[in-house]
Amino acid sequence: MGQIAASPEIDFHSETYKDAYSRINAIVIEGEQEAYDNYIKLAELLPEEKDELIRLSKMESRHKKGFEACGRNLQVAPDIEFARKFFLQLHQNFQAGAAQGNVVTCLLIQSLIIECFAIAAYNIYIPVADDFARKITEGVVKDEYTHLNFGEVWLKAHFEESKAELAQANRQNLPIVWRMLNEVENDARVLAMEKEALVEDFMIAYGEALSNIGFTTRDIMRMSAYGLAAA
Ligand code: PL3
Ligand code: FE2
Ligand code: FE2
Repeated sequence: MGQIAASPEIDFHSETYKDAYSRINAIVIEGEQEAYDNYIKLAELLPEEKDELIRLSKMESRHKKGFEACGRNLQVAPDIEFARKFFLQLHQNFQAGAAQGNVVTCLLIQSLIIECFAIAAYNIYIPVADDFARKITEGVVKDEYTHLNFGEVWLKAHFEESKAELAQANRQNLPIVWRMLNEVENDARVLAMEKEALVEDFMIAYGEALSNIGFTTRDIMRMSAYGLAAA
């Protein structure tokens, strides 16, 4: 939103672009890998949803392969070590939730927060991507809506008993998203992606998800305010 539709002035082969891409591409590759791992773990935690969750995990490993190809296409080596650190806090919170059987926390982190982050980022990236990456990303973002929908449907069906844990997990994890957005801001700008647009699209997707699950506008306002001071 608010972005120019085509940016012919972007030089995808400049050193500046490739340097920023080495981190952004790694973040996306690592994000897809973690999403794969998380859906496998969720399949263990929710045996009645096992087949569907395994299906989602397979989509994530396809996404990872697609973004690896995007890096190769630009002759960029992804900085995976950087990306692991980028995801570490969310990763640890997901692991801790899983170890305690807190499936609601795990769903909030993966299917709401991470998927909304991916949906915002990919939609903002598509108009400014190189032709190869644009086609890949267009295919990927369609799948991410399916993943978000899985979380929405499950949490809506278990809303009353999940509400308190969702509020607590939101409070713990939303500030981490703002930290991540701040960390990626400069590299994203080199790719012609503005932080304000990322924040706006993330909040729209996340707020809509909370509304679909059953939260009131008042709840959503309160929940969205966490960590906003850091943005
Ligand atoms: C879920 O299926 C995948 C999770 C990936 C998370 C992506 C976060 C991306 C933030 C970085 C913004 C730049 C995106 C550029 C797209 C190539
Ligand atoms: Fe994905
Ligand atoms: Fe996903």
